[in-house]
Amino acid sequence: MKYSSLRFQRRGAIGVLLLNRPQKRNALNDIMIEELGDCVASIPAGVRAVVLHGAGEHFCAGLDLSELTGRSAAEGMEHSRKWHHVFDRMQFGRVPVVAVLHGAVVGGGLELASVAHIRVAEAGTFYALPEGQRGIFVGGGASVRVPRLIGAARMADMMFTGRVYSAEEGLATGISTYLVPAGKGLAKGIELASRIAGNAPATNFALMHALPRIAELGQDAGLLMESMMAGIAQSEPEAKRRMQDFLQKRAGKVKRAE
Ligand code: 1HE
Repeated sequence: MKYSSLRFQRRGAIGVLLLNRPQKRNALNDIMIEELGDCVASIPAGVRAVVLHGAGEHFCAGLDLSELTGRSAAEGMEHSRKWHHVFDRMQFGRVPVVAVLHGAVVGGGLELASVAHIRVAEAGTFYALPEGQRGIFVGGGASVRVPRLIGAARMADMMFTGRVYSAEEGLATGISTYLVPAGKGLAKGIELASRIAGNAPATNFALMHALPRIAELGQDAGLLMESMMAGIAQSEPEAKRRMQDFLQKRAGKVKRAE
């Protein structure tokens, strides 16, 4: 599919999705949101993980502010719901997404990054929620997803004061779970996506669709849902094969962290 502000390339079982509007710092306008929705809905069948990254000096400058000026309250709400719909499709879609972050990851850019299942940041990445300074509120899911990464207190601080987190702080607080040297993010993202693509489909399904729901439940219902997912996953022939591979010494052991 041809997009005006995205590029999707297939590399075997990995899809590489580029935010491709570098002249506007990959600011998310309506077309781009629509294209993101189309793209996640039409990921080819053989693709088992996607790497999302940004062209130019920054991952994403957030909402395209030039489109905000003329909206009524109702239109603003509708616009926000469109973002929610597309981002939900990505979070609860068919394949896990690894976001590779560099430069500015701000406003709606952080909202988009927080949709991904894994975040890899390059040195020099910075995070902010300038909505507080622009006189608006987040609308692309940040108030739900960002507190789940860093806590509501840190998010409120970012918005009240305009605080900017560095790449190192982003790693320490849990925005990213990897920090790599500048220019090395895409390679790391592809490496991680390849590992994800090699997992049993039932495991990836459980991680994408069951884990985030279980994490929102109380203990009783959460443990029950975990047992149901565990029962389904272990009953798959692929799981039986993988366990036999280990027992027959055909599969690798867990190695110490480097
Ligand atoms: C934009 C946008 C944008 C850049 N909307 N046009 N987001 C923000 O408040 C962040 C605003 N952007 C910035 O702070 C900076 O642009 C960056 C730190 C991201 C990058 O700085 P820099 O020096 O590399 O680029 P620049 O010179 O500021 O911008 C280059 C061009 O991109 C310029 O346009 P030009 O025509 O003058 O070349 C900028 O106007 C344009 N540009 N960012 C529109 N965001 C669902 S609710 C979500 C709510 C939000 O996301 S609010 C936060 C919005």
